[in-house]
Amino acid sequence: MAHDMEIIRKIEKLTGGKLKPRPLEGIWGIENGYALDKTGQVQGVNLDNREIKDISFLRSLSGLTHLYLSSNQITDLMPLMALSNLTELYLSNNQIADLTPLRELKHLTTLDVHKNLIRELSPDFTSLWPGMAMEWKDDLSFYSLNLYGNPLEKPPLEIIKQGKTAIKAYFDSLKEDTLPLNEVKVLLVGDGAAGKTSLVNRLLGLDFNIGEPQTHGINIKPWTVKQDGKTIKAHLWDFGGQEIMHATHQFFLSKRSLYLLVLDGRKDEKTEYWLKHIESFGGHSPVLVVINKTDANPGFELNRKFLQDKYPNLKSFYRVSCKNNEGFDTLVPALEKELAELAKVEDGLDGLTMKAKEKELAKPLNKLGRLLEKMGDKDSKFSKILEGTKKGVELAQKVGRTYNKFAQWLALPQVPDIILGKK
Ligand SMILES: Nc1nc2c(ncn2[C@@H]2O[C@H](COP(=O)(O)OP(=O)(O)OP(=O)(O)O)[C@@H](O)[C@H]2O)c(=O)[nH]1
Ligand SMILES: [Mg+2]
Repeated sequence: MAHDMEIIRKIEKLTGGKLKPRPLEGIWGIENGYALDKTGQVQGVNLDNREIKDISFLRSLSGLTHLYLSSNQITDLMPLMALSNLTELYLSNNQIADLTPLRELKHLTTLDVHKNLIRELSPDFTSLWPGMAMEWKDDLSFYSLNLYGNPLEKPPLEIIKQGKTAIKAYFDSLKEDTLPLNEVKVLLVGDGAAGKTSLVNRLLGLDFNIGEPQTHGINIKPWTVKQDGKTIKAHLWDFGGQEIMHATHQFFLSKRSLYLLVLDGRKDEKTEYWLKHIESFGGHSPVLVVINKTDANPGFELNRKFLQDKYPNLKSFYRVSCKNNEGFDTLVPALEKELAELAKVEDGLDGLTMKAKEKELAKPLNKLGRLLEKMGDKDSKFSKILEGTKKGVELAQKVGRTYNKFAQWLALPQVPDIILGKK
């Protein structure tokens, strides 16, 4: 169309370089090219590697399906908002922090934004393009949303790297209060190499792997359980034992979670260390203790009565061997029963008055406050948190921002929401 060609001429003027006509298939590798469809409308443009900051000139190229703008200085994507025919959009190596103007581009199949300045992903990005994967890949990628090299904080990198299912689960967990009632979280904790991942694999009906690699960050796997004719949706959160402290600062107290403490039955485990942590930060969440590797050390036992008296949330003990697939006929039904119980729990906060709500929220904070005091930080303002007042909450939010610093000491599987300033 004449109008489209005028825009091409204008682009040439603005960017100071001639654009060459190309077939659409050939345009991706050719900088400074454009492609026309049969009617003369511009269908593709390649302006990679120019110093382009402002892309308003593209605003009215409504026939565009393929757009290459990598390695420029672009910050604002608003001009692309109405280009609803776009299917492939390449924006790597720019200065983009906000992807929300792309929301309306329903036909996108590729969105490459690696190496930009994106800190936060909007939750709806997991559902906007059902066919598009989410990737962390240091390269050009097709048929995916590639987020590599962005300074992402929400979701944290550990989650982004796991791909779309994990990202979805992460956002679901943040809106826990509005989760369908029968959706629960199972958190697997325990030392590195205790067998958490092997246990998850067994629960999902997968084979045992003697060379199971160490888990980095967190793996989140969906798991569906049928109990009394009801379907319960759960997510298994498999924490890397070595990295738990780095990965956890984004998680918070959740009413509908169940802890599986996995112990390596071959050695004297830090059972109480873990139980204490779960108690401090898991609220009243039930805990099942799983003694794994019974094939290697059938004689290993814990002082069950002592532990149960001391930790009331500790429901029961199970002995399994992931290797030999033993003990699961007892563990699985018990797990399903606990999940069914949890799925029934209504969100207790709804019924509480605001004041009571604050009190409820302050509880885990109080614990943290005591912990910090114990750490000899008497001069800090942390003690104010104990008041649980509005001021205390504000302060807590500040503390949340520096939380990373002491996350390593805490090594906790869950941290209350309030610390992170989400409530
Ligand atoms: N003999 C024996 N080995 C097991 C059993 N379960 C797991 N292992 C092995 O123990 C090692 C560690 O297992 P993982 O499942 O990776 O342990 P993990 O707790 O997920 O470890 P991290 O991800 O590092 O925290 C692997 O080599 C497994 O094959 C078991 O029941 N018996
Ligand atoms: Mg693991």
